[in-house]
Amino acid sequence: MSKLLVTGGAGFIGSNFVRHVLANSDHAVTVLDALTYAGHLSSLADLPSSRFRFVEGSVCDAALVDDLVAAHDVTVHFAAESHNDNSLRDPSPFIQTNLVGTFELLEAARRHDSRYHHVSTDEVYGDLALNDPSRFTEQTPYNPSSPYSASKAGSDLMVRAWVRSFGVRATISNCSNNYGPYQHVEKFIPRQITNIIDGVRPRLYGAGLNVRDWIHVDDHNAAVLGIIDRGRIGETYLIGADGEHNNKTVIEEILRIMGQPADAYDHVDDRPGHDLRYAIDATKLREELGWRPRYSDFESGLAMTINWYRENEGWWRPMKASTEQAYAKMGH
Ligand code: NAD
Ligand code: TDX
Repeated sequence: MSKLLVTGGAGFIGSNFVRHVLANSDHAVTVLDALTYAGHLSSLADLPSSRFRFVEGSVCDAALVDDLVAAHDVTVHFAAESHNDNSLRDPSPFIQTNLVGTFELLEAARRHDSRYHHVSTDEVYGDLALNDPSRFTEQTPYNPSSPYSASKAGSDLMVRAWVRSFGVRATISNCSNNYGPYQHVEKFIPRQITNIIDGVRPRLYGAGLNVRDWIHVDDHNAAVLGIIDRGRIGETYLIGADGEHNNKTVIEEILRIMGQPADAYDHVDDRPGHDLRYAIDATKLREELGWRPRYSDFESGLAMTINWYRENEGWWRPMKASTEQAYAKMGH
């Protein structure tokens, strides 16, 4: 049994991770989360107080981070500003949380010789051409496109430097696009599902031919737990479930499952600098740690996710109107 400090545990992937850890291991969990617009205590409702504790605060608060890292065996760092469109409007919080916050955690891990796992994204590699047969591997050079992905790339590179220069016992994972319950309605899949529930036509950026490599959040989190328990120190592991689909196909599939005509959506202005395609080769994770995705059928994973949003309107309704107002200002 280890004591895990989970930063960003009130967000989408972090809250699912906490549930996954409590259900599949005997580790105890403390969440550190600043409860920004993206963090919700309602995502952590009904967890057993014997193994779970919540601390409200920022990963940029050096003194708080130092105390918490010292009191735990492993830090799992999910906290981030995570949305590309927001980073195009105002990059400043991305620099603070994603770079300065990671710096504070690494310094605390160094001082206390504490195990650290860094959760990152495949977007650090930039994008692939639509007709390129290759996929990202652990050797792909970094080439980020947006302020969000640049801040994540910078944080990954700090982790590598702290491993090499100071011997920090760290691992990194870079995962593809997640979907599942508790995802903020600003993100593509929940935005479209909740628009359809509200009788609003889904919005497709540009022609919609951009490809994302979708993975269910539980498969991502099972891989992260495997890396924490059995990963090699200093290593990077790519996480992906062979789930490439273009955005147009995903919107049409959501419309079909929700009983709407497949063409009942609108094209809107494209995202500036919009990455064309992400694709992950997860051979290292599969061969070294024996990880396999459980949600290998995207359509049924999508149908389960649609049901979750239908049944949990009380969770997402409070954030829907303000999210759509922000999109309206961006012309999306
Ligand atoms: P999210 O936006 O849903 O959640 C982020 C959480 O971090 C929120 O609870 C927020 O309150 C918290 N937070 C923000 N700033 C903070 C600060 N300064 N101090 C403490 N807490 C703070 O994000 P997500 O989609 O769950 O992503 C989690 C992590 O996974 C991020 O590091 C992201 O880069 C990475 N990732 C996400 C995806 C994806 O598809 N969503 C894919 C790969 C990697
Ligand atoms: O309304 C929309 N219409 C649309 O066509 C929205 C919100 C998005 N899109 C497109 C843009 C992308 O090609 O859908 C795709 C997915 O968009 P997002 O959900 O914003 O995700 P993306 O930009 O791909 O980044 C996500 O995956 C990698 C997460 O937000 C990141 O945190 C993660 O690192």
